[in-house]
Amino acid sequence: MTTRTTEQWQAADAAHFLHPFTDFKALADKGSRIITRADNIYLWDSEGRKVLDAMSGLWCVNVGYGQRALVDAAARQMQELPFYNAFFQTATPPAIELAELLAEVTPPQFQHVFFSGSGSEGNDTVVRMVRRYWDLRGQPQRQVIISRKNAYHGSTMAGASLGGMAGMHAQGGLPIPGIVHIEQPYWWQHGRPKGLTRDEFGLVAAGWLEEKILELGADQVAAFIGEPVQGAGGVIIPPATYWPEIQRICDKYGVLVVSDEVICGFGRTGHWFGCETFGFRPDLMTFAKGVTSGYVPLGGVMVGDRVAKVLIEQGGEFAHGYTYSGHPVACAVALANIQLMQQLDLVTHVHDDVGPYLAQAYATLRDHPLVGDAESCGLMAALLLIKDKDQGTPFPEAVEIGMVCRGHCFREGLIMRAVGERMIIAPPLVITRSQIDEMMVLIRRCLDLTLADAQRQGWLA
Ligand code: PXG
Repeated sequence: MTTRTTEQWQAADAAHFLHPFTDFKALADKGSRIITRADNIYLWDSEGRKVLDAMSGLWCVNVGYGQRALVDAAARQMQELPFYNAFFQTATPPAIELAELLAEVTPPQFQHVFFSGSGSEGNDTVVRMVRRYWDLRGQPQRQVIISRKNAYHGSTMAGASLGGMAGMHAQGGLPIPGIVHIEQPYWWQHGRPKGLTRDEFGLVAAGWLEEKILELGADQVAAFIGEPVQGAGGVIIPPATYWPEIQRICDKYGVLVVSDEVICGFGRTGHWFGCETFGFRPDLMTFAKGVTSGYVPLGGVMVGDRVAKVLIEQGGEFAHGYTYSGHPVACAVALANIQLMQQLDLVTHVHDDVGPYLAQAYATLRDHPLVGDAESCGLMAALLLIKDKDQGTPFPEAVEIGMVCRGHCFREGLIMRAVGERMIIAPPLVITRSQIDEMMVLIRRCLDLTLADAQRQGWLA
């Protein structure tokens, strides 16, 4: 890699690199921020400015940047065997060992894994596998997968279809057939206006699944998929009553439960997997991101015994797979990552120490004039920015209050994301209490700057 000035990087970037989920022209006019290095929970840009990365890269760098064990594992594996496939009755030691370790750290019903290269590919695998399962069970008409609006399950054709992002469906004729959506369990949107408590609302929201199953006919419904906590949708933390009721309904109609753990998996919510935090028992579990802490791409699907038994015993060939299913370098890095998580006891660190500490710190933000709600689950958290907190009046969409706040974060050296009027974070799991204190100072400062803008512009009137 060459050394160039920021302007040179930006010019070459604008000339050749089409970024994901980006208005190409707008970015080319503005210029990208060039991130050049990182350590622990901090990034540095090409201007030498230090940034606290409260988003763990993109919800993935759970063990933080600069972990030697992962780097060494990659280098060793690249020298030994940089690639071999798993298609033609072959396997590599890292893929086998990782499969074994995943069976150990996931809930007991999971003894098998199917590897992919990303979360999106993992969810494509889910669609193929769920339909294959019902076919083998002699119910080929069970095709429909029920998901939720404002869910994010990836950007491939199946991933974007499972997802409930209206803006994505609008481009390219999505969703593909056989995927339907119910409303999300977002209390502020659907529960609070009706005067329901969060717990009452959780049961109502789960009830929408039963209504949809009955409308479609239970014999048509293959599976329900959901993120334990919706991440990209704005860290929508469901009421505690929601997931157990979803499980009860799926059991009642024989519908498979799929937990998309791409963000919630590997310690984010204070247990190894989000389904453990929320008390449900999925048949399939998609993972990616945290499995390697993002150091190299890897994803996959944990396959529960109910499904695995049918695929293995009755299956014949399952005509599905990727060149990089079980990539040895990715698997070696994942092994080192999970072993490091075990050594550092990171899940306990989140559950007993920094998770509760963050929750306490966030609770103190509720007194801020802009903050309508502050909630967290493990190390993912959200602030709802609101115009009038007593009345519950939102800012008009045109104000783009989240983007205003995000702009301040960007300038103040904090990566915090805006999803509409929700400001969200998911810092590396290795974060310490004193680093949380440091992050909170930045968050408060950015909220104050946003408030000053709102006052100056008359948005609060
Ligand atoms: N499922 C979930 C729950 C995700 O969050 C995917 C699947 C797809 O994973 P891949 O590896 O194919 O990207 C994701 C990815 C955001 C953002 O803006 C979130 C994701 C990806 C990009 C942006 O928060 N999550």
